[in-house]
This record gives sequence, C-alpha cells and structure tokens, in this order.
Amino acid sequence: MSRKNALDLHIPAPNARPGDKPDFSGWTFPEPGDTPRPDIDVSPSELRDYAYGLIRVLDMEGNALGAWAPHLDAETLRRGLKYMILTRAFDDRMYRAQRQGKTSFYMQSFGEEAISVAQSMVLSPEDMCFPSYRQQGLLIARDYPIVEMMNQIYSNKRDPMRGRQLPVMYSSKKDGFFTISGNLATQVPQAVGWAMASAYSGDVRIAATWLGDGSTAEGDFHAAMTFAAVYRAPVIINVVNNQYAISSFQGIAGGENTTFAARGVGYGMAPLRVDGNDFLAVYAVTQWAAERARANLGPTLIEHFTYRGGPHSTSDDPSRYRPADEGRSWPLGDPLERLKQHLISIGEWSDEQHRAAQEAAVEQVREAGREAEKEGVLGTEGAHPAQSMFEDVYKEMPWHLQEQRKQLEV
Ligand SMILES: Cc1ncc(C[n+]2csc(CCOP(=O)(O)OP(=O)(O)O)c2C)c(N)n1
Repeated sequence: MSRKNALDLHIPAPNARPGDKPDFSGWTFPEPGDTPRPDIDVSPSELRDYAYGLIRVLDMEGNALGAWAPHLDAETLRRGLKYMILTRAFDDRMYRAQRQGKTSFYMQSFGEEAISVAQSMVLSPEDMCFPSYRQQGLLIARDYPIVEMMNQIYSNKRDPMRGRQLPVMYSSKKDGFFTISGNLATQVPQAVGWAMASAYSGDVRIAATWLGDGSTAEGDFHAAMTFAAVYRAPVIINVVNNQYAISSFQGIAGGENTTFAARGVGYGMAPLRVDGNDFLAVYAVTQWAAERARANLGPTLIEHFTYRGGPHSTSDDPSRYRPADEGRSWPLGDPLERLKQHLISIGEWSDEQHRAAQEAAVEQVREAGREAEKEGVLGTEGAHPAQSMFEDVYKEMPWHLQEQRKQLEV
C-alpha cells in the first residue's frame, strides 16, 4: 500500500504561550452599537450572523450605544456595580482563606462578574438557575447571605450542605439556584428537562443554565441542545467562553474555526454572541432571551465572550500555560471598570463613591468571614457527625445502607 499521503492529526495550538507577548490579533469585533436588535419572534434561521458577531453596547469610553442599550435607571446600574464589587471582594477573601488552610479549594469568577450579576438581575427569583461553579454572582445578586456561602466553603457546623459538597458547590431552592455539580455539563440536560416540565405543566417559569467553553465538548451539552430545540423548551443556555478550560485553550474544545454560539445554528436554536465584559450588553441579551422564552418562542444559546482573569481554581497555576499579562491585555477590558466608567460618564458615580463601595464590600466580607469562622473552618472536629452521611438521600433508607450504618455503629 502506498504511504505517500500519510495522514496527520491537527492539534489546535494557542497564539501565545508563557513568555510570549499576548496575541489577540486574530480577532475582530463589531463596533459597539452596530448590531441591530431583532424582534423576539424572529426565526432562528434569520439569526445566523449573530452567532459570528458580537453584541456590544458600551464603548471603551463608557458610552452606551445602539439598539441593544437597555436604558436602565441609575439606581439599577449602581446596584449591578455594587454586586460585582461584592462578588470580587468575596472571591478575593475566599481565595486567601484557601491559602491559609481554612478550606481545601476555591474557584474565583474574577473577570466574569458581569455575566452572573446582570443575568441574576434580569431573571425572576422564581425562574430556576442551573449554574456551573463560576456563577457565585447569581446568589450574591439575589442577596443570598454571603456568610452562608462561607459556611458551605468551610464545611462548618452551619454549612447548609452539611459537609457533603465540594467547597463552592452551593444550593438554594428558595433562590432558584439548583445544586451545583462538579461533573461538567450535567446541569444542561437538567435545566432543559426542568424547562420542559415547566412548559408541560402549564407553568410560567423559565430555566437558565451556564457552562464553560470546555464543557461544551461534553455529550450532555449536545443531548440537551437537541431536546431544547426540538421541544422549544423555555430555557436560556449560556456558554461562558472565558478562553480556557483548565490548561487547554478554547480551540481544543472546538472554538478554533467557529464560535460556540454557532452551535445553536446547527440545532436550529436562536444564537446570540455577546461581550461578556459589558454589563449592559449581557443585561440586554438576557432580557431578549427571557422574553422570547416566556412568550413560548423557544430557547436561546448565548455565548458570553470573556476572559478568565484568575486561575481555574486554587489547584491551578496558569503561568504554566499562558502569558502572565494576557488578562491585563484583554481587548474588552474589565467588566467592573467599564460599568464604573459608564456611571461616571453619565454623572451618576465618582471615583470617591467607587472607593467607598469597595471599602464597604471588603468590610462586609470581613464581617461575614468573622461570623463564619466562629462556626469553624476546614477540619473542625465533629462539625458533622458520621451518621449524617446516611441522611437526606432516601426517604426510606435501603437495607444496604442500614447495614453499613450498623457496621459504623452510628
Ligand atoms: C465530566 C468531567 N470531566 C472532567 C472534569 C474535570 N474538570 C473540572 S473543571 C474542568 C474544565 C472546565 O472548563 P470550562 O468548561 O471551560 O469552564 P471554566 O472552568 O473555564 O469556567 C475540567 C476538565 C470534571 N469535573 N467533570
């Protein structure tokens, strides 16, 4: 057999490695305000270009431009900014708490705060959110007590999850926050199934779910996309493209020659691609998708184009696989700075107010930290008695668990 045309496998490679200059030269973005806003009853086939463009409202001087500008009042804008500031302050303290041995693990949302905060503000508390582990801003923007989040992270006596979940895997039914799972993408079929059940039973609530660019390579994502599109489930599927999974860049997950929003085109689902660091744009596309779902017009796939500013988790060292200053060179800036600039430009905020808000957030987090630490941190003896591992799963405990419990003498 001739060996003339030996086959070769293509392995996508990032533009820049540690020690290189950050390189974003391959990307072009539409100008802020340039993308038209379609009616919510548009057919998915007419939205093809939206999967390859980028919806932007804020320009880099802080002006809100174009048809997607959501025209929010100043109070709502300030609330959004304060929630983002609080999320960042919370992340900062919890990251340090892990370094001090108070918890085993932490995951920051540094750089991605606009996504969860804006979306939490748009969705109703009755809707159900199926997040990944990087949307702590959803809870924070619902005024969930941050001390409860800390109790969970510390697995202490007041941990609402009673020490059974990995730190940061929160759950709050009353806040419409479905229990986080560490198994990537499992939340997507759950969200679609929940949305289908809501529609099937004539309810009015919609579902939303979040997953990373890397997680779109999981089969669960694709099965869920099929069900959502076929049955026009009232769900918003958010792909947070922060450019990295753990050490692999988004090209490895299938973003090299296309976009993640374009997955929606193949499934016949409305696709939108948005600047995830632009609070106003995220707010506006979420309003659009929520209205569409509530009007029984079907699901929307939103790709949020952003950058993971920190490590994947406290177990990761990003300097091993990307240039150290890549985040600082991100062409779409920092979400907090951009909303701050917008508020200042409309005369509704100042540097002094910003500093004061930052200090207030740090103090609020410090105070919650003191309260949570009083209840114990990682490894507190007797925080959760051994017998508690047998509780809360089955209404009636099956025989094999009863036997195990006896063997443990608890
Ligand atoms: C099914 C499964 N496979 C692998 C892992 C290990 N893992 C945890 S997070 C992660 C990267 C996910 O990246 P992405 O979806 O882009 O989300 P990001 O962390 O960037 O927010 C991997 C591979 C896992 N938790 N579950």
